[in-house]
Amino acid sequence: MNLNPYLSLSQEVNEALDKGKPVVALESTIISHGMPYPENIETAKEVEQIIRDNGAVPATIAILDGRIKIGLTAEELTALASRDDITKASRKDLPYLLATGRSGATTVAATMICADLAGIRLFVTGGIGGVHRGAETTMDISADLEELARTNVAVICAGAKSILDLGLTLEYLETKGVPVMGYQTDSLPAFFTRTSDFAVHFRVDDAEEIGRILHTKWELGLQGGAVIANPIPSGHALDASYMTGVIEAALVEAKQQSITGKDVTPFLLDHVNRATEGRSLAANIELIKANAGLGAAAAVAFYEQKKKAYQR
Ligand code: PSU
Ligand code: MN
Repeated sequence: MNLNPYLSLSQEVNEALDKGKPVVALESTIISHGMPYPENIETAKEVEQIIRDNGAVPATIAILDGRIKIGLTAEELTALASRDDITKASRKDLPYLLATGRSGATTVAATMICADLAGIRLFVTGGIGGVHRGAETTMDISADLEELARTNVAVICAGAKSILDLGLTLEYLETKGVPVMGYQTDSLPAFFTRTSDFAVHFRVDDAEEIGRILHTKWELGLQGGAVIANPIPSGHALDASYMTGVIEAALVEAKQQSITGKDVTPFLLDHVNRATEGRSLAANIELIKANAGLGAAAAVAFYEQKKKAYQR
């Protein structure tokens, strides 16, 4: 049982955590701000099912009426997916939303915080935030990176979109001691494409290895998370030079409209979605489904390691 007064766990998640079963966290910004309706709700439900089919319990996380909800009902998912008054909630937003009884869709950073409060160690999403291009003057660096440095939750994703500066993002994670692992790849996946010009810190080839590495990291007392980057399934990857053009146009538009702060990422995501007329959406759906399968398998492997250590 979790006694944190701000947390409200679904019965399914609560029971799974009590019994030491594998649980996988899911974020809600991707539902509210990352995909259009109704694809967002359809995908959210499919992803939960994939996690169940692979032996783990899904826990979608959001802030609803001043409470941290871990594990959402169908009605709550639909509200997140269809209402347009759900703000994007990152670390800095949590105290305000909770203290004033408001609602918000959690980013990677906020989802990690909430997962950690509940004792959930693995988290599946599409892409993480990072160091933005031009950050040397704008100082736009996602709070996701700082969270990965301090909070013990591993994120399974398809790398990061090249709306970001992928090289600087990797440097930042290296400085903060966050391992970036490529699943069956040596190259950092760039969300829509399977590879980028950058190498991951380590290659891992199966879920069991991921479980062992995570268990070792936290048994050593090394604070912080890890990134497991799973390349988009080959048949669904988009053409790299086409995406470079789309992303560059989005960046120019954001600059012209003087978009700043928390609006930058949703603006760029929306611009890319519209410019590719659904092609990026289709890719996005496929990659998150693949991440759900891998995340569940990694969670099963991680809990296996925990059990073994406990028996020693
Ligand atoms: N990148 C994506 N899709 C997303 C996001 C990022 O490809 O949906 C969302 C995630 O919730 C991530 C957040 O945590 O954007 C990062 O926002 P910011 O750059 O403002 O920190
Ligand atoms: Mn930012």
